[in-house]
Amino acid sequence: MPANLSPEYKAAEAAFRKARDPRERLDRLREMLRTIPKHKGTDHLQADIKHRIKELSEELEGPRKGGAARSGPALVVRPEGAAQVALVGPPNSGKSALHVKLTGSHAHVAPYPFTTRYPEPGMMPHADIHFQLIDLPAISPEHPVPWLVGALQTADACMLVVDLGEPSCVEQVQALHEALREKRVTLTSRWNADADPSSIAAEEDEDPFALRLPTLLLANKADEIGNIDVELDAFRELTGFRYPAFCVSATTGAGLGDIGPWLFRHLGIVRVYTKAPGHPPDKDRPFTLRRGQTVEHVARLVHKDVAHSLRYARVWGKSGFDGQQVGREHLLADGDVVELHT
Ligand SMILES: Nc1nc2c(ncn2[C@@H]2O[C@H](COP(=O)(O)OP(=O)(O)OP(=O)(O)O)[C@@H](O)[C@H]2O)c(=O)[nH]1
Ligand SMILES: [Mg+2]
Repeated sequence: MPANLSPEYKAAEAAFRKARDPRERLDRLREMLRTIPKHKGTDHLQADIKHRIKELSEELEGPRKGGAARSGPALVVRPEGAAQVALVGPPNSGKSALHVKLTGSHAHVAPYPFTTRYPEPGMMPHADIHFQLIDLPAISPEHPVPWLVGALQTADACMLVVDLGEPSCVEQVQALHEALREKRVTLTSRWNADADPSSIAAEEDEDPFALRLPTLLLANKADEIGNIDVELDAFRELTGFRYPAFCVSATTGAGLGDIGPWLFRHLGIVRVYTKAPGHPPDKDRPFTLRRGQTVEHVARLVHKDVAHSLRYARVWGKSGFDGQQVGREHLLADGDVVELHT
């Protein structure tokens, strides 16, 4: 990291690392560019920021007027639901087939590589919440997709879909990792449900644009691969990958029921039900937080004015709370009912 970065710039960078919404990320990048001390030592970083701004504004803009316009759907997907999980993998591994099965989308599935051309969002239900799954084009050196890494920036995690029956599977997956590494994206087997992802990034990478995505490996097409557990062990041995893994089949649905509960646990999702004084809680639509988040976070999800004027909350929940009054720093647990008082 270049020396002499001002506190103002560092604050802008910290805000960028936290931002998930693409438009907010763009605003934060502009703030980084505005506040970065302009001298030789920051030339590189300035160029990097400018490049990111250009890329992200183009991705958000959609088709441009006149000239060599890009046309087609948006290339970044605004996060919705409890978490955004990207489906990545080599061509033809069954990413889209899994997307269809898990979200009920109409993603295009075909028996040849490079079928998917654009990001396709879909919602995967789990209990009373949803995870947003993004189907993506294959990551492969034969067919690089320049915007793909941009689309990963909003993801909380990845599911790496492989077909262990494909003879070149190991090479393909190694090439995928190499392509991502060049773009400063690291897939990691560490799912720290209790830590704030932006703070892990800050500790481990000085580079504000380095992205680490917790990854779950899905060994797909279990229906047509004899002894898939043995194949998976061999694959792990050959690659050295330590990703947690499930053997699944998009065709038969085998193994798919395990994914939602696993993501719920390992992303540290906490569901909170709000209620108005004198009324029963709204049990239909929980707000979702991460483990370690507080009453203040729920208030912010309800409305920023509520967060601002919050005086106290009352909490009912498994952790022994039965309507007790708590402050904004109170940690919430899954299933808590919260009444906000402003
Ligand atoms: N037997 C079997 N075939 C599958 C399974 N999942 C996908 N397929 C088949 O594999 C082929 C590729 O599936 P897609 O879902 O299009 O693969 P993809 O990874 O999205 O491919 P690209 O978009 O080209 O990267 C299709 O012929 C699917 O029917 C599965 O679990 N079992
Ligand atoms: Mg596809």
